[in-house]
Amino acid sequence: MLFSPQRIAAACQTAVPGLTIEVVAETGSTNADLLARLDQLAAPLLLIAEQQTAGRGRAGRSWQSARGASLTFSLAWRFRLPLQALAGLPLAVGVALAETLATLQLPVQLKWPNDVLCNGRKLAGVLIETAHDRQSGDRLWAVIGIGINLAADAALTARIEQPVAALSDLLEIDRELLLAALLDRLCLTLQEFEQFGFPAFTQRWNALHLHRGQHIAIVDHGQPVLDGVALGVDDQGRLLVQTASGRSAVVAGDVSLRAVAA
Ligand code: BT5
Repeated sequence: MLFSPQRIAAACQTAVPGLTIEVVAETGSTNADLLARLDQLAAPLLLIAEQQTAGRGRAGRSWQSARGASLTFSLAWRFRLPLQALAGLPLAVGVALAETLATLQLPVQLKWPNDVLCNGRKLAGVLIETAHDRQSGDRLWAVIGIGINLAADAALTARIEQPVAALSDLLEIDRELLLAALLDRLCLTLQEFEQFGFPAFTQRWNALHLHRGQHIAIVDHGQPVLDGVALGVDDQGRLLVQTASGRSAVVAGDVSLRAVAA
């Protein structure tokens, strides 16, 4: 059965003027769909797909999902901020996901920049894509795409080259109430981010940091960039790494744990 936008809206407590919720049975990517519709939007829109067939990850990677086993949705949100002010937004969204799950008694951790992991396994991912409104040219939209594994579908996990976690193994969930709770926290987070920027989230992100104090390597588009000890993020959302030659602030790339020599 399809998600009910009415039931999700009824369970939401955050007031967001004009927010609309739409559900589709199947689409390629909810991010791609919203990006294509930004010119027609006047208010935030949440698009939920029961099934996504061409889910996107960061840096050209893909997000795998299976019908009934995944939550895949995107929220289009208009910011009154310049593009460069959104640098820490993906991390703030990771905090929003972790804080929502914490209210459901599920502790998770964040891998820089914004993967949500439970017991070292990836539970959720975030992809934010931005665009200026083509009509006015000055309105900046962010499409915030979130994928969360609901169930550990064997065929699904076989397609993913890293350990995967699923919510149904960890807690009892009503997927519509979960979506409402996520939407509530997400809207509050975006309002807070708009007002205070990433500094409002720095400490909260650092308290959830999976790799704090661990020896990591940073790889960007397949190229090793640096390695050292992960310290945490700064007020711009950059990952601070203590390397042999001093402290570096990383703006892009992926983190992997460095094997410690025996
Ligand atoms: C992400 O990228 O984690 C962002 C995922 C965003 C997905 C949402 S779903 C709704 C919206 N519409 C879209 O088209 N996308 C967004 P990244 O950090 O690049 O991680 C991608 C990597 O995660 C892949 O290369 C796999 O290793 C792994 N992966 C793919 N599917 C997964 C899954 N279902 N569970 C855990 N890991 C997965």
